[in-house]
Amino acid sequence: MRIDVVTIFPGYFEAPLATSMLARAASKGLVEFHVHDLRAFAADRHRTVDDSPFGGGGGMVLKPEPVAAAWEALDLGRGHGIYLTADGRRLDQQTAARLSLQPHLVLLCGHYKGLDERVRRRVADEEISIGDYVLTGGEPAAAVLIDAVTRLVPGVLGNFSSALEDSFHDDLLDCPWYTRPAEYAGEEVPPGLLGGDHEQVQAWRRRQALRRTFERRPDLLETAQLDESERELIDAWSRGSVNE
Ligand code: J9Q
Repeated sequence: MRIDVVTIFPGYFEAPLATSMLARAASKGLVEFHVHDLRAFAADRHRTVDDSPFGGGGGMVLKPEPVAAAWEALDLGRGHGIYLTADGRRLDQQTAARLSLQPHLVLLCGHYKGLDERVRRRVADEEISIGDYVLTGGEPAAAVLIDAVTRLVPGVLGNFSSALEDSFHDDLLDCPWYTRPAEYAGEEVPPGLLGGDHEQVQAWRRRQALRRTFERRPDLLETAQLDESERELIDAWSRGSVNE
């Protein structure tokens, strides 16, 4: 997979792309990252990329020509164009999985009030937000998207099973995890995890995942694949007739 990023802050991506799994994926040749400075495609000597909005009001709008010039000069129209913006569709695991099948992604980081609507429609095949909060720009959103997508590219994850076992793979939150020592700060590891009975461990983890999802993200239980006894357990929790 190839990922191009067009941004007014190319330096923002240095550490994330040079660190950990993403750097290993790139050095193995599984992904290629190319970060481009939008200002390099400005037409004037001040390298202007923004201007005030027609109709007035505060803030600035990214001009269409530098974006169009970048797309033309770098031949980015052949890739799958994604504009990172607060008014895009929310990124979720299903979207990350779908994007991981693309051979070429082109990420454009939004800024200021946004991007001139005419060029936005021409370069963006889709518009994505990472959540309902205000960022200073699209760069952190692009870094999140790159991380979520790249780890799903075949060969990137050390052990592929971890992609299957991920929290969200089955629409439930993860169970709690413990490692040595068996007693820490006066607290023992739950007995369900000790004794080496794998069936018992699996049952304990599943119940904990259900409990945690019930407490923190009940919305996920609407679509989760649960069997009848699990539904009954959750109903019992809702009635308050069982504690854990
Ligand atoms: C560009 N807030 O926010 C959430 N996902 C993306 C964004 C965003 C923002 C401002 C500019 C993207």
